[in-house]
Amino acid sequence: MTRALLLGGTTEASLLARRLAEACIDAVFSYAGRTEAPVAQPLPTRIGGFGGVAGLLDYLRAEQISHVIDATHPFAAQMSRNAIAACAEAGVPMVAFERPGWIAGPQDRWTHVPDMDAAVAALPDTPARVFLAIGKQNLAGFAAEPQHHYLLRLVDAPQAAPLPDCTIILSRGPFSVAGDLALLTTHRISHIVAKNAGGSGAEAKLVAARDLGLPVILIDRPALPSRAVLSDLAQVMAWLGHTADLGV
Ligand code: 3Y8
Ligand code: NAP
Repeated sequence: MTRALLLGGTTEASLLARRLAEACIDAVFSYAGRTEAPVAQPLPTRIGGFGGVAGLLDYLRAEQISHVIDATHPFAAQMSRNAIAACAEAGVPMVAFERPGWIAGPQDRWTHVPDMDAAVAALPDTPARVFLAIGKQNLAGFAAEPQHHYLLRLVDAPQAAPLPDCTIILSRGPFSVAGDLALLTTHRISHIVAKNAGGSGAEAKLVAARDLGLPVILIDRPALPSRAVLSDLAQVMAWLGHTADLGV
């Protein structure tokens, strides 16, 4: 019998959750509990960490999970590593449902950097107006460059201003090109820092930057151990249906 664990937190995960619910496939949706009020899902939902690999392994066994779909964000590397390890040990089939990274077009002014520290280093020395579209977990490093004005887009209000000279926008996304064009123009943004998240939910700012001719510092995805990756909803449903047919 199929009983799937869907590790969520992205637009793709929400689309897959809807498809699983429509197909009446027994599945549980899992959030980390990073935000105060995550979007409701049409599946039974659990919120919070599992407690590392061991905790996830216990969960897989206790809940008799037959399939795991890792539809977390490409930058949610720890969760993905834990899922690979726990599923291997439990002998539970796992597939990543992941959108491909963005690829620059001829008009794009992108600088690719390997990580957050390199993104900080890639900013100019002279004061700039920087849109940090990277959430709130990775802001500390930018305090090393206090000469810039930072525009921060966060899901929930932070306890204190994370950077000396910053403006905070609270917004959950998915975002629109018109909305991001207005944001970049209103705040006179000169540089954008973003993760190479891929997908449609975060792409608007890159399209807006292209239209405005703004430079983008794009952070590469963290490396992950090898795993089966699907980027198409139908493929995931087939993967579930196929192995489910085999009674795996
Ligand atoms: C808690 C669930 C859906 C999913 C929506 C996608 C789209 C909007 C783009 C910008 C970039 C950023 C951030 C972002 C995007 C979608 C998707 C995506 C980027 C929610 C969500 C959770 C989170 C966690 C949150 C992180 C933060 C990252 C904001 C819900 C809304 C910047 C990633 O305050 C915090 O601690 C926020 C933490 C991880 C990155 C960071 O390091 O701060 N996402 N985002 C999930 C959980 O608890 O398991 O609250 O409803 C989901 C979405 N975020 O169903 O429509 O799929 O990419 N999320 C990045 O890409 O750089 C915003 O502003 O342009
Ligand atoms: P992370 O650094 O890879 O994970 C840190 C710990 O958070 C994990 O070890 C796990 O705790 C817990 N966790 C993460 N995702 C979980 C999930 N879906 N269900 C249950 N526990 C989870 O993760 P992150 O980058 O903080 O991302 C957290 C969530 O936000 C994920 O759902 C991700 O899809 C979503 N998100 C992240 C980004 C981003 O930029 N990172 C962007 C959009 C959405 P235990 O070890 O205790 O199990």
